[in-house]
Amino acid sequence: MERYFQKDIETMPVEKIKELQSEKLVKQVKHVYENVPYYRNLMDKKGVRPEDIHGIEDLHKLPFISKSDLRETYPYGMLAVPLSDCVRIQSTSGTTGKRVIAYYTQHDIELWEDCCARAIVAAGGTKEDVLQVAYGYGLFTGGAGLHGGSHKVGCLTLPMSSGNTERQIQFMLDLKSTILCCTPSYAAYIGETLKEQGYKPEDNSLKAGIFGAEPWTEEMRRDIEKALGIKAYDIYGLTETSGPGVAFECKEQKGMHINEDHFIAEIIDPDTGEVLPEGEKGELVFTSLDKEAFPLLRYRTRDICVLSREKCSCGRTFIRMAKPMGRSDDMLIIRGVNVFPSQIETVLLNEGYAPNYRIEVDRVNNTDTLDVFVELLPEQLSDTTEGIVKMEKALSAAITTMLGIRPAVHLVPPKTIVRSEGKAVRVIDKRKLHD
Ligand code: DLL
Repeated sequence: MERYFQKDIETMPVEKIKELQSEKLVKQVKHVYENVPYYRNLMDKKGVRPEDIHGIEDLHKLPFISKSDLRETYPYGMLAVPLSDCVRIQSTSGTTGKRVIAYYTQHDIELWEDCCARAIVAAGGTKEDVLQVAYGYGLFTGGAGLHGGSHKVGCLTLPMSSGNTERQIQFMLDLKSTILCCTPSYAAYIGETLKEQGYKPEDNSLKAGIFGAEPWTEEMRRDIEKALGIKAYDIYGLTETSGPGVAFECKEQKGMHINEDHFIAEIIDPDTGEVLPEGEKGELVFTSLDKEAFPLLRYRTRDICVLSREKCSCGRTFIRMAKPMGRSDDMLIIRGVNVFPSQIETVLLNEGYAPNYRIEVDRVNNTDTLDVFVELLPEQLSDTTEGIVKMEKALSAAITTMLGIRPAVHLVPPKTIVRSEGKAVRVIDKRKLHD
């Protein structure tokens, strides 16, 4: 039987969800207008006043917020409550520019942890579980979010943080962890290390994994599931909207349910800002309905995906988002062709390689070049040089079929591509370095 963390909310009829969102939106717009001068100014410039917002049908009238607004208002300019009412900050993992700082009141923390608890229960978690949190702790929201959710569900929580893989594995086996939470690339690495140490998937007690914070393909999901002997669930979120738990997968695994009692999701055309109908691909925009301290309205995530309100057999009525297929700002344009790293990953895994790769883009004599470095599996190593060249050609042809442009493929020895304990860095765009 399907279990829910908050059944009354999670299975609410769609009409009721919309009514609830409308009610909360009216209040939230007023709260932001009155307390955030920067957003008030944006609304004034657009000629919209809080009285013009009667419900979700008026959402499109509001101005967007983007990362550049957050940079401009860094560090306190988006705060909607006195700093003395805040109990926590978290921050983005970004390495360029100013980091985004998110503020939380105690109420904001509670609702964030509820969202994470919903995700854990949807992945089969109960108070009988031992939940190993191998997302980073600290400023990053992954560790804190899943940790809080795990407490709410009543799991025995292992606050491992990321890294120290040997110790990670020792605790996992000794304490019989049943749920693992980390980035998909770290889960793959843990699986690989277990195999190297001579363990089989059935030697661990894991039943599920809750993986997110970076894009991963269905092929990578199958790889991780096989390596660890688990069911792997996706979880989505961003610092700006609290952190993980904005959306999560249920046992159906056909997209992630968005916690619509707390967030309104829209899909827009990233170039024009026009709102697109359900089912069309575009940029995801979130409005947070309940957050007190850092309540962003119409925040542009840059994540490209599709929404679906199709009925889900789990009974949850919340709209679902497909796996984000990349970010509008991470999309590479190579010789005029739009390329998402996830497309390359799909081909690699379909062709029998591990998800250990690096993509390098450069510009030589005014022409874009695409180099894909892929690690060989130990069992592929014994092949002759001609054999390797043949494999490189075959892989290059498969990627060409997917992308429409031909990459230079370089098969490299096992363990020569740096592993990630957090979010993997898979793309190096050298063109940016020359500009
Ligand atoms: O990554 C929050 C998080 C932690 C989500 C743990 C899930 C698990 P940021 O560091 O602010 O927050 O990065 C947010 O990561 O806009 C997406 O581009 C990407 N992202 C997050 N989850 C997924 C996912 C956390 N499941 C940015 N699939 C987002 C694909 C994801 N991309």
